[in-house]
Amino acid sequence: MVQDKATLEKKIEELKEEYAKTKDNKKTNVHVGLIRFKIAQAKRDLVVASKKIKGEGFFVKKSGDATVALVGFPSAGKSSLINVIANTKNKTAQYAFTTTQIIPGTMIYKDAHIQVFDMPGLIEDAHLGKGGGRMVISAAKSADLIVFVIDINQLQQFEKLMKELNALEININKKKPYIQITEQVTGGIKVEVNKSGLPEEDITEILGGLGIHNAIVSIWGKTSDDELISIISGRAIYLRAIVALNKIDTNADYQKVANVLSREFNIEVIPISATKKINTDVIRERIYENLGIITVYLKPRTSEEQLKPMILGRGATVGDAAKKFHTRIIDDLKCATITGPSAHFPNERVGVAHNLQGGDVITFIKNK
Ligand SMILES: Nc1nc2c(ncn2[C@@H]2O[C@H](COP(=O)(O)OP(=O)(O)OP(=O)(O)O)[C@@H](O)[C@H]2O)c(=O)[nH]1
Ligand SMILES: [Mg+2]
Repeated sequence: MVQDKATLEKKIEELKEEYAKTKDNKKTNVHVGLIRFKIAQAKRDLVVASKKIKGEGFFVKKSGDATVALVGFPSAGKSSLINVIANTKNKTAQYAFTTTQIIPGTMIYKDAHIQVFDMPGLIEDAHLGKGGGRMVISAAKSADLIVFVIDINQLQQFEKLMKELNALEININKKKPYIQITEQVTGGIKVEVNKSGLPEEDITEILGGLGIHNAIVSIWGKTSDDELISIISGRAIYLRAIVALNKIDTNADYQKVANVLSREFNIEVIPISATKKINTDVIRERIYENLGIITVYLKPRTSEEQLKPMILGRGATVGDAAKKFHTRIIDDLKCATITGPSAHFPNERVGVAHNLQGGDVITFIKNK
């Protein structure tokens, strides 16, 4: 239910008072986490209720084989970068907020059509709707990969970006712990599997705080109490990301800076210069690789036709390729012949379960 502005403001004040009263010691950790979660939730609802945000919706249609979002502070060089790696001619300038809309472009790499979103710059408090931040973030959430564009001379921007995303319960390059909750009518909370690293009583308290009092719970994988609250309340988001450390033409120490950033935040960092076109081919390759896709080619029926490229996920089989080519072909498929990296020799005959590799050329062989 949408609450009005006054109710929400009152609720935030009450929660803040409760927060101030509860000392953040080991014993009250979970309780404090729950209050923090409720404050964050109420603040976001307040932004919506206050109608501070215009054009929050995100209507850029997804297209192509995968989608990449360029995220960074104003003037980091997002538009300069997209203009080099994709087919756009977006405006670039020294002043902030040159880009005010989400502008999609297409980057073609190994025959994959990768949609790239150039976006307005994010600023602090973007998660509360400042500077159109919610629109940018909602587009970023729907992307298969985020490329953080960071000005090498403004490194502190990266930590600020992480804070913004954190406030929105967006986890970067983290594996989501698998959690199963089966609600019951009675019986209290029964923890069946607990690989979380959290004591059982914390799990019970978190569930209770979120209104779940009877359930069988299993948690496979390490997690914190904040993350558990975020997952159970359905707000946690997991995104893959890399960093394009831009403007390296202005900083001789760029390799050292890249290494430090990469180590500190456990993220792949590619030093580039968008305007000087340094490493812009490398960033194209790293985007493709980090999307986890491969390009295979279907052999034409006649020698005059061209090889038909097909984009699949890494680890895909001959069967997956057949299904993507035509859902019904799989019933008639006997085997395939492969020439390329996954074959031991040209035209090797393989079964439906054979794992493909990028660059394979496939001929489907049907049952007569
Ligand atoms: N020296 C140098 N300048 C760069 C590089 N990349 C971008 N710039 C300059 O930085 C300024 C900002 O670049 P934009 O591409 O407009 O930045 P943006 O991130 O799109 O900025 P907003 O749209 O305002 O968010 C421009 O003056 C660019 O010419 C680079 O690699 N080296
Ligand atoms: Mg721009």
